[in-house]
Amino acid sequence: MPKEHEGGLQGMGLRIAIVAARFNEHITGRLLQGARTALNEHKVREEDTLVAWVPGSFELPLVAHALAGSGRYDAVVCLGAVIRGETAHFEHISRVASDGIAQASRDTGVPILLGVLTTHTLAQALERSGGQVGNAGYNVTVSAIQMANLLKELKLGRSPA
Ligand code: INI
Repeated sequence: MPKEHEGGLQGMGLRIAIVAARFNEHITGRLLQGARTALNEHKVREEDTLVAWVPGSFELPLVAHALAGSGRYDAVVCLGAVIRGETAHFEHISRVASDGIAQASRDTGVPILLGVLTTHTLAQALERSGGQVGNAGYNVTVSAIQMANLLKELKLGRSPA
């Protein structure tokens, strides 16, 4: 049987940065709360974490790229909320955010997780940020821990700065 790796859930010693968008802060604040819960539950030390705020989801990739490229973090989590009902350029902003985050992750070799809600309505965003459908900020932060550990297990993670 081939050896399988999934990335463990142990957060102690991992350094995780979070970039959060102020736009729709009533939602992104809830996502951040979920992310903090995930970090605490998985024993990521507070001194190994950082939160950076950007104006909107459009700005997430630039700051995520800078943090990931610094070599100081094992993973970066991006949190944002783009709500269709509230913007004519919904498609544009969500595409720039998701393409930019994927590109930044590939460029730096550091996992950068996409925690940007793209919903039709505010109600759907509320459901996904600590409502009936869970909290995407929590889920994506657990995935960040797993991705950071997976690269370490595969011995493909960046060496610390
Ligand atoms: N930013 C978001 O994160 N979500 C949105 O729904 C949104 N809308 O509706 O426009 C939004 N706009 C701001 C954008 O991300 C930039 O901050 C702004 O264009 C300045 O570059």
